[in-house]
Amino acid sequence: MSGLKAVCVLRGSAEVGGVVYFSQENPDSAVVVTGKLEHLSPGSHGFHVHEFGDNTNGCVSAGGHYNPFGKTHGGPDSENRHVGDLGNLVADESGVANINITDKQLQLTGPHSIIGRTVVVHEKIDDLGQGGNDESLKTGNAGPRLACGVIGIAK
Ligand SMILES: [Cu+2]
Ligand SMILES: [Zn+2]
Repeated sequence: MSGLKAVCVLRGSAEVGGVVYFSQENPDSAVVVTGKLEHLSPGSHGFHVHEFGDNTNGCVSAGGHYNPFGKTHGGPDSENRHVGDLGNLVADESGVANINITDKQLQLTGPHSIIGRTVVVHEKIDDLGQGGNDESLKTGNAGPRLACGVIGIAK
């Protein structure tokens, strides 16, 4: 196998958007996530893979965080986390967030592949499950969904 690649174009109701790329050498290796989102407000924004590749009613139709193992919400380095929990993107003063994440739970192949699911960027910071309330353990209190897109197979 020469490696697996996927791509996601994010769009929202405002100008927020960009492209995210995923690559994985083989099913046992980490997934590398790269790309760039623009027109964000400066600061941290929750960034996740959500369960469904359904955007019929906008980003809301994507459902909750992708969670095939029935865990609670956490950060990317948490023992207990949703597979889709990728933490926060940080946008600079010009609203640009450059993405460079290496993640050991995402998969681009097999029964828990994220291909066909949705990437979402949120308005607020993800508290990584440390917020001390019920919502923190579900969504990280990241707030409304600014932009999203379905992950597809890349060439
Ligand atoms: Cu999310
Ligand atoms: Zn989560």
